[in-house]
Amino acid sequence: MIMKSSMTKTEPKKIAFSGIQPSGIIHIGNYLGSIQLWLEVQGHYDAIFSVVNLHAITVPQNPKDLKANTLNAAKTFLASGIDPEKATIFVQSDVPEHAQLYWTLGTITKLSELYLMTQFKDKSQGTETVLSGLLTYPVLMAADILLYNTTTVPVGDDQRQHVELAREIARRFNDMFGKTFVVPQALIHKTGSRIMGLDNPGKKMSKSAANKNNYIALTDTAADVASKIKKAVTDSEGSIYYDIDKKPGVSNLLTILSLITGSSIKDLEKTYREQTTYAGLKNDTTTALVDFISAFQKRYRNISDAEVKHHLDLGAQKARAMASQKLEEVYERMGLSL
Ligand code: AQP
Repeated sequence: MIMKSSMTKTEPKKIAFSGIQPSGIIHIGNYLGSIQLWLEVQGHYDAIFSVVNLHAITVPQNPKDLKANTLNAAKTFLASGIDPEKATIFVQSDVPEHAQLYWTLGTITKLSELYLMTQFKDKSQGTETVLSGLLTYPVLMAADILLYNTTTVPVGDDQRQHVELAREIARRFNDMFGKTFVVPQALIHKTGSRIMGLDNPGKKMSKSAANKNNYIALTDTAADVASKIKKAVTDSEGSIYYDIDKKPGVSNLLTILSLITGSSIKDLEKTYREQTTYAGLKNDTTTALVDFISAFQKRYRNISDAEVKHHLDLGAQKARAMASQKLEEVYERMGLSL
């Protein structure tokens, strides 16, 4: 009996959605915290990955740079190994349903919930004029996720709070209007979900950091990587082990090296046990990053803009077909369609 019921029970379809803002050049933190997870889910899930340009404009962007960064972000997806045969890739503003669902979800989201968001607090801090888009960004992110019946959201740790809010909004809508949305789960790496800034290992690595030594961009030259890793902030203890509180800089380098080479942090600690300076760790991290980035750049150079645009056009068509169905359902539930 039990066997029969488990055999007839259909497994819910697993759908992964995630995105990257074209707010600058994609860095190793975005890659290790997020794109690596995307590569793991593609093929096992219906995967949907977006260049979320509507999110990027929540802080001022130069239109010319935004266009270039949008195309480059999509090219980065492809050069990283995202396969458009297995995953849908598209630019967020090409699917107007994102902005439409955002509006409806905004009408059931409390201001108090939005003010709690850490990213809003960080990005609005020290700014004279705080724009409303920065505050309501997590509602748009909820719309991005909920439009596709997403079960799983592969992201870095900084997005955990936003996914939690998307879950809350989905549950609230379902309670108010009837079951419409799947309540998604975040998928976050145990290691690498928060790569820290090289210049300040107390804060996460960020595309929009003012100091270029904060991050290793996927477009960096070997000389850039060597110089940035050489300058990476560590400590004066002179011994190499993983302790995120006591040794955030060294722990960050160990994490990066471990994820790039596939060696465990435990094994790396053994390798460097006898060393009393950080030169060896820094040299090995530089070599591993340079090897990784030069292979990435080789693939990147071989992808034409026309090829990227082709995949984005097809992806937007596929995404619209899914998104418009969900929006229709929402409009029906809310009494917006006659
Ligand atoms: N430092 C990080 N470590 C691990 N994962 C990270 N992510 C971002 N920074 C790190 C993850 O990368 C994905 C894309 O991020 P995003 O483009 O949506 O924007 P973000 O999270 O705000 O990243 P940035 O680099 O700091 O951009 P700016 O400076 O524009 O705000 C997400 O899954 C994110 O978790």
